[in-house]
Amino acid sequence: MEAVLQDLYNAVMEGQRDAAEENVQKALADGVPPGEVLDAMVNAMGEVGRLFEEGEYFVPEMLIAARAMKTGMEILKPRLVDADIKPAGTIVAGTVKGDLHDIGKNLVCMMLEGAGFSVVDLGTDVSPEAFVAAVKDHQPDFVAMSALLTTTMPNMQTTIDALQTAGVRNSVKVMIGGAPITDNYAEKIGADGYAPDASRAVKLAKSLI
Ligand code: B1M
Repeated sequence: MEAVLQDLYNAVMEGQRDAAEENVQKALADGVPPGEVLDAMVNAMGEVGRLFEEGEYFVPEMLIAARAMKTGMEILKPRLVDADIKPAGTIVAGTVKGDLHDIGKNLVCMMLEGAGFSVVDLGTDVSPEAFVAAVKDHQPDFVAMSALLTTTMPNMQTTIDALQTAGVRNSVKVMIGGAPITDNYAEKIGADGYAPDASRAVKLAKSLI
């Protein structure tokens, strides 16, 4: 790997925003293709996910790594568009109606972006109608829902029902997660998959696509 890409990889792994920004700029100025710059950051986030699963990294490390990547992506994105590099897939994400918890959902969105997915983040307290409208507007590959409260979990089912009624259920894979969610619950409400954490949400999205 070119030295500048190795520096970029290290900057993301260590969550150093300024270094990530500088190395993206340097790599592009040196003529490194935008796709290779992206790969360096995606590989770093993959390693961050692995370290998180092994218990060597915790949520704060994952968050600062994702923020460093986000900073780098802001510079890289226009160049990726110019180079016509397509995202790995598009994901409409949100915390379900009645639920204001967004720390976990944001982390999931950042890790998915880190893996090369394009994420349309609808925020919190997202109604079934808003999910349906976003699916119609953005034609995503996935809908990812988060719920942290046992009282709002049923809104995942309501959202899946709304997607069905709107005739768009079969055009997307539905992934769900959040502290009270389980595999059994995902199966019960007809979701396509459940992920217990942000790193495994990336693996799930990759496996479903
Ligand atoms: Co709330 N809260 N809260 N809260 N809160 C919990 C969830 C609770 C367990 C605390 C407790 O009582 N022990 C409890 C729920 C109990 C229950 O339902 N059984 C609770 C309660 C009761 C409430 C209120 C009702 C309190 C009140 O007002 N009486 C209220 C509800 C407000 C509302 O939403 N309408 C409320 C409010 C709040 C704050 C606003 C103060 C704040 C949220 C701030 C914010 O998010 N911006 C808050 C917080 C911070 C928490 C705790 C302490 C931490 C949640 C968190 O951010 N965890 C939480 C207790 C706890 O979980 N220990 C609690 C860190 C985060 C990284 O983890 O969100 O689990 P998590 O996300 C993980 C995975 O779950 C997974 O990946 C993430 C990263 O690895 N994941 C997904 C999440 N979404 C996914 C989607 C996917 C895949 C994976 O899609 C594919």
